[in-house]
Parts: sequence; C-alpha cells; structure tokens
Amino acid sequence: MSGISEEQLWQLAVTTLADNWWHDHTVPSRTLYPYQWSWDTGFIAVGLAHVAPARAWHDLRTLFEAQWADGRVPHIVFDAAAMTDPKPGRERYFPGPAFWRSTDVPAAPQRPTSGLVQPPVHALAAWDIYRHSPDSESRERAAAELGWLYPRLVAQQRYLTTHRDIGGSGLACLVHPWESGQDNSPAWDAALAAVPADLTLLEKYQRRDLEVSHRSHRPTDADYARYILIAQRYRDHGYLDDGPGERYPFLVECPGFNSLIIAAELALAEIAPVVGADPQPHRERADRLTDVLVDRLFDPATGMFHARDVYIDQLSPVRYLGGLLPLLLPDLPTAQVKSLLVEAAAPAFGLNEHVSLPLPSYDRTAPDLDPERYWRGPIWINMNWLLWRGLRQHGQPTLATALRGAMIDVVRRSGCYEYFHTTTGAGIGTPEFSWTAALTLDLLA
Ligand code: 9WN
Repeated sequence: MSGISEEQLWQLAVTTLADNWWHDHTVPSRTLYPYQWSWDTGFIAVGLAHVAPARAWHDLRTLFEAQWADGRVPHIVFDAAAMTDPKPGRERYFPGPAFWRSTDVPAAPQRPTSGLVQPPVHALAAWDIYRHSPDSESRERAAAELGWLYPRLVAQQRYLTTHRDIGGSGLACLVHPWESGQDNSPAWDAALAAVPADLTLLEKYQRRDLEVSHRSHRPTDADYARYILIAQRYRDHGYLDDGPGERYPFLVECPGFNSLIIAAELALAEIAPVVGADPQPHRERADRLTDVLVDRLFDPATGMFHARDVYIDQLSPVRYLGGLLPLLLPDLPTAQVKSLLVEAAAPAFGLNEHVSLPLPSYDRTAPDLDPERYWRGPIWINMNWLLWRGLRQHGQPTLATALRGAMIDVVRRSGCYEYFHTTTGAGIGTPEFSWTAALTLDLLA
C-alpha cells in the first residue's frame, strides 16, 4: 500500500477499529494483544470520539469496571469469554491471567486483570469525547458518562499520587517497565541493570509475541527474564504499595508518565464543572506536581527531562521522547518550554518545519539506536500525537502542522502499523493496530 488518499486512510482507520472490537472492548491488535490494554483504551477513545462515541464510552466503561478497590486501573483486562487459545491449555497472550492471579487479591475485581498500571490518558480522552459531541443529544449522553467516570478517574489519580508516591517526592513511581508503556526503552537500562536476567525463569513459559512478530523487533529474552522477575516479586507481595523494599526490584520516576498524571488533573479540572464538582483541587494538584516534576526530573545540563532511578537517586542520561512530554503541560515554566523546543529540534530528534518523519522514540544519534526494535528507536504515533498536542499548547502551530503531516504520511504509506522504522518510516510490528488508527482519525478530523 503506497500513498493512499486521506479519504481512503480515514476509511482504513475506521475499519481497523471496527475489526478490533471484541465482545465489550477494543483490542490493540487481534493477533499480538488480544485483550484490553489501559492506555490503548484512552487513545482509542480519542479516535472513536469522531466516528463512534458510544463505542468510546463503552470501552472506557469496560476498563473502569475492572478498576481495583484501591483505585488502580489495571494495565490489562482479560476477557473471560475469550481467554484460551483454540489449542487447549494455551493462553492467548503471555503473561496471561494464570500468571497475574489477580483474582486471589481482595482489592481486585472478579474479572481477571494484571496488577500493573499504565499512563493515565483516560481523563484527557473522556474530555475529548465530550468536547467533540456533535449535537446536544450526544453532549447530554457524554455528560452522563462523565458523571459515571469522574469519581473513578479521581480514584485512579489518588492511587497514582498517594500509593505510588513510593519514593516520597510527590511523583508517581513506576514499579515495572511495562507501566511506562515504553517497555524496553533505553531510559530504563541503568535501573534494570541491577535486576538479574535469569533466563531459566522463561523456561516454563511461552512467549506468544514471538509467534506473531519478528524476534528482532521485540524485547529480548534477557528483557523478558527481568520483566517476569519484577512482576513476580510484586505479585507475590500481593501487589501492595507500602514503601521501598524487595517487592520492587525496579523503581523509577518517569517524566512522561508524571506529565500525563498532571495532564489528567487538568482534564479533571475541565470535567469537574460538568459533573457539579469543584475544579480547584485539581488545578492546585497540577501546579504542585508541575513544580516537583521540574525540580526532580529536569536536567539543566542536557536541557530536557530524564527518568530518575529512585534507589540511587540519579537521573538516567538517556534522551528519549518521554523526556519531551512535559510540553503537554500549559504551565510548564518558560525556561523549560524553550529548552525542550531546542532539544526537540536538535539532531537527536530532528523536529523542524519541514520534518518528513515523526520523531523517534530514542535519540537518533545514539550509537545503540536500533531502528526496528520496539521502543529503542522506532517511531510511535501515540508519543508523537502527545507531542503534537504539546506544540499546539505552547503556540507552535507551524511545527505542530509539520509533525501532523509527517505522522499522516507514514500511515498513508504503510497502513495502521504498530510502529515505524526510525529512518525509512516503513511500518513494522502488527499491521492493524488500534491506537495508530484512532489517533490518525483525530489528526485527520
Ligand atoms: C506489555 C498494547 C501494549 C501497549 C504498550 C506496548 C506493548 C505489552 C507487550 O503493547 O506492551 O504491556 O506485550 O509488549 O509497549 O505500550 O500498551 O498495545
């Protein structure tokens, strides 16, 4: 497929989302990710808002019906109706429900889930669906949906800003790389180096991802051995968040994740008046957290934000796209905004008014950049879409338009792929990927 028209692209994106609807939710991909993922659901809702708002609300409801009593929104919600592979005894995804054992935990719902979280993009998405309501009838429906969702979004924020303030700085900590949504990003390498990569842990499991994807595009076995060890420790301590210790072999503050928490507070401040709540506490929390974010994660020496390893209290030197996401915040101080714009334009990311490719997930100039391996170089539409919002937020319409054009262009050339080659822009990963389709609709709308 080379260079389809924008009309054809719109239709392709609509069809992709329709095909990925399964039972009561949209799956990221029917082959690679056959269940419901948390931040995918937020991005998908942003796109569905333009073509099927009822489906967007249904998707968010299904996700939040699986919220735990402590407020955490699990990163995967499994579908009991479609749990096993056609081949008996095999799970359709690894790690599946038998690994997470969430139903043994009193705070977890009956429907099996994972015990981790993902970036909270849902308030932002819910506000978008409401804003895009085409007529008064759909706006009324949207207001009713917001009424149901608001207390749940508040509980999600409370979980992240209290239980997950494990380091005590005020910022939320990731306890697993999967929680960042950028699984094998080089940003976690230093913190992960302290976690043993015990390959024997993988012996009793089967990596289903390798049956449907190229090994050279996916995280390595050493990565997976670490992911499993970290998840097992957390699970075996009942997914409790009560202070640093051996339950968390990995503890990191991520600028992207924390920026999205702050953006969620700001979206809640918009939603609050619609549901008769007070917006002020949300604004105050957003202000406070923005100060802490700048204080803890901005490095004046590099001019951008970095991940902090909470155990050794050090910033990772890695430049990754997550380090530019604080641009999403309207009240980011001017000095940091200017600095991030300079960094975005530097050769590491290459943003300019004539940019032909969206920005890579990792520093283009890094010697270990891998243009095909997942979050170690490839281009992701969701991260670029967030940056696009940030550019518009900070009065950069020309750069925003250029980035939008580059995003639409890669999808027009290859289709709704999961991610795209760092230098050629060719589609890689799974070909019918929901958030690429959804965010393309939002770009075209
Ligand atoms: C683990 C579903 C998810 C995305 C993540 C992406 C990938 C899972 C995996 O797929 O992660 O959660 O199996 O690799 O990294 O961002 O939400 O699309």
